[in-house]
Amino acid sequence: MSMSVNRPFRLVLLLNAALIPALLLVYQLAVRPALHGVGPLDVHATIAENGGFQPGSIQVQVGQKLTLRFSSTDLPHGIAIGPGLGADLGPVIPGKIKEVTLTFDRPGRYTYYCNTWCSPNHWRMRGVIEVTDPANPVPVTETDPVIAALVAEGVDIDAVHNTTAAAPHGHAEEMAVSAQRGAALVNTLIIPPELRDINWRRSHTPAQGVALLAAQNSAAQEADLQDVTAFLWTADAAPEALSAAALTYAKNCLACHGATGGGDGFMAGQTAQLPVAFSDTQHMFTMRADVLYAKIRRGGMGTDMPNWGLLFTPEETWALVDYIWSLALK
Ligand code: HEC
Ligand SMILES: [Cu+2]
Repeated sequence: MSMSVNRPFRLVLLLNAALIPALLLVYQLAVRPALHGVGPLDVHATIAENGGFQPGSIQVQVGQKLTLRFSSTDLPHGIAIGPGLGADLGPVIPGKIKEVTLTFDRPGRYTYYCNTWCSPNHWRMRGVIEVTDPANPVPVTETDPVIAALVAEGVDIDAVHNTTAAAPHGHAEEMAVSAQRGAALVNTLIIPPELRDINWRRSHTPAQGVALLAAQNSAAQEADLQDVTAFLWTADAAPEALSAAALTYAKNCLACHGATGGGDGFMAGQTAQLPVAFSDTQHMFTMRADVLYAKIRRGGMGTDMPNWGLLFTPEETWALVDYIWSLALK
């Protein structure tokens, strides 16, 4: 008899002991942050020499609405936020405000940055949005599998390339390679399966591609082998990704590397080392895509090549690499 009295009582106890704290937790972690967003927060853009963005860092929780109001204290800046948010707000002119509201569904670090060349230190104009998840407070480790594989292989992504050192500009034998011409020739040659494999191509140089192709086509002309290799190196790039990368390049890379990859942008004379000329086919034939990728994401070591890993997604970075190949191999 006492059992039948006890059961509903125990159920109430259980409700109190488990369900209510659980509901409270859900409220605290999910509902409350969503209700109480961060901002609107004023972010003032000033050239890097005078302090860059104020504030320079912002904290927000997963699921929380973040509203930012960008303004400029000096000259026009271009405001974008990445990686992978598709947030390019365009120019912010002094006296005007650009507002954006973001909600993050994953913890991590995001970057707001200027993408208009505004001063010699323009590319240092960056601010950090730190997104945390109170339900999962373990810091996210950002290891890039491509860079980790290069390290494991013992590849030095800062190696100085002998082509540029041995053959200063203008004195090198011009190497005219045409992917377009290669497209017309590709069916006349035996193509080893490696050359059709994107992972092989990304971890080998076009020069290695030519050697492999030569081994199967001993009667072919060297120029034909080079053109077919150039075609195979560039054929897979998706046109939409490539045109998005062209825009990213124009805003972020052109100042140093030049409009057509000549290494002759208007900032080229002011960098610690000369920007690499992607139009130098001879040099690019000795480069691996994964090394280009790693250099873009990590940047140079005191060379003034900025790091872009906090701005672009891995996919956006591969698209930039594809765009660089298109400049090198036409
Ligand atoms: C402030 C000038 C500057 C800007 C802006 C810049 N770079 Fe560079 N970049 C350099 C310099 C200098 C080097 C050569 C030194 C080095 O490799 O660290 C370089 C090297 C590279 C390399 C290595 C190429 C090779 O063959 O070793 C790649 C790839 C590259 N840049 C891509 C980019 C991309 C993509 C962007 C834009 C998202 C960009 N760079 C923006 C200055 C710049
Ligand atoms: Cu700028």
